[in-house]
Amino acid sequence: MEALSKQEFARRRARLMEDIGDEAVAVFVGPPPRPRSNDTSYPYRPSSDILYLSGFHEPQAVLVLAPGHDDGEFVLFAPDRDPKVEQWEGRRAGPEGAVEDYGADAAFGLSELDEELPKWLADRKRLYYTLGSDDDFDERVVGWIQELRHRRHGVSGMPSAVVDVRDLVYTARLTKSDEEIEILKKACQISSQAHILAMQHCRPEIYEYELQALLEYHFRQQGGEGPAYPSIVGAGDNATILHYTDNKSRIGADDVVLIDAGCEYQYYAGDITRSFPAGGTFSPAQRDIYQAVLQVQQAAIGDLEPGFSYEELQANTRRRLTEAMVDLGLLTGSVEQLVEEEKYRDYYPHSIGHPLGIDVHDVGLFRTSEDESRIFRENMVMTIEPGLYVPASDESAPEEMRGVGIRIEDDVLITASGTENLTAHCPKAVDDIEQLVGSADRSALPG
Ligand SMILES: [Mn+2]
Repeated sequence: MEALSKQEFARRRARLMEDIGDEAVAVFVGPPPRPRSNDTSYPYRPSSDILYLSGFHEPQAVLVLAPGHDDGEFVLFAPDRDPKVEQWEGRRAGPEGAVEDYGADAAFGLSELDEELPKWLADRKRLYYTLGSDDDFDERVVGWIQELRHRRHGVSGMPSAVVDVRDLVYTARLTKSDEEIEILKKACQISSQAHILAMQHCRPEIYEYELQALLEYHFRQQGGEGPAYPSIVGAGDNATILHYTDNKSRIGADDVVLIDAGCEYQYYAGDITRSFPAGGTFSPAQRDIYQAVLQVQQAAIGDLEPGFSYEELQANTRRRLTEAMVDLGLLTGSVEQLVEEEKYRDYYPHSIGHPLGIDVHDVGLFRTSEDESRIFRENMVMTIEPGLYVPASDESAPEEMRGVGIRIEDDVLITASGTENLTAHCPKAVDDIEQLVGSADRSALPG
């Protein structure tokens, strides 16, 4: 199983420590488990930033980076070891494991936070921390600073500024290392194979959830954590609902099935969408929409290269899709004016794609902290996912196009010279898809 090396995490911490400087300290806190029902919780998803900086994945961990600190510059606060709790909830690394397995210079139990953490805040001028995401922890941070003020008579020796740490971490996370790219490739490979399986096993009259089960079986069977986000399996009109996750309808013979699903592997997300005819052959109208979306998708991938801006990519895609809508008879008028009036939003209400990484909608937003459009650089990974969605209720659309939703999404690495499509194994040409759909032996799966 591929995994990130300890050196990789050390490089990430070293970079952030260089960014914040010797006079600063950075603090990250993991979220508490979320209750699902009565006394059971949702599966725990660790803080992406703590994962990025250490790989440590236990609940409510606190990670501190204090460059050059005498008592250690990388400190982890981990859930305390407790045999009685561990008998119920599972094994914990504890402070010893945090040092031995995660490379912390110093480590403590969470019960020691109030006692120990202020030592790393003392004599630092700036605290890099994200206020406002955990009220309880915000209060504790303020309490520790107050305590230092009392002890130092309010003069010096405690942070006088709190700086949002996200900008620095997000900028770092936006560009992927060689090791990260290998893990992402694996997530994309498992995701591609799962989509192929779903297409092979699709046939009219089965239920959307059967395909969901097949996809998610494959994610787990291949060693992934599971789906990186709720799987979307929408047939017919359900495919026109962007975040449809009910997946409870029966698939009709004339439906186009839209599947947007990706595997999370080593906490990195794959994110693929494919749209295919349930019966194995697109109707002429479905094929026209499909080809239009595919052409726009390929053109958008063609645009990507270092130096190109996210805003240009958005504008190009909107123009191309508006042209397609006019050609298909969904809109009438001048393309320029339709773009100006954002008429494309009726059939294409989302954006061209997003960065991909530890979060499926990865950080490193589309505008920089200086409010400029993000410029693509080598080793960023982007999804490219145009779509056209014609609701069944849209009486202004040609009748044969109603109730058809098509999106095609690949995960694309930006290289020095252009791009590498990490989900290229997953077929998207019309002929390839039509051959694949329904081609599996029915008895190949249990159930
Ligand atoms: Mn996506």
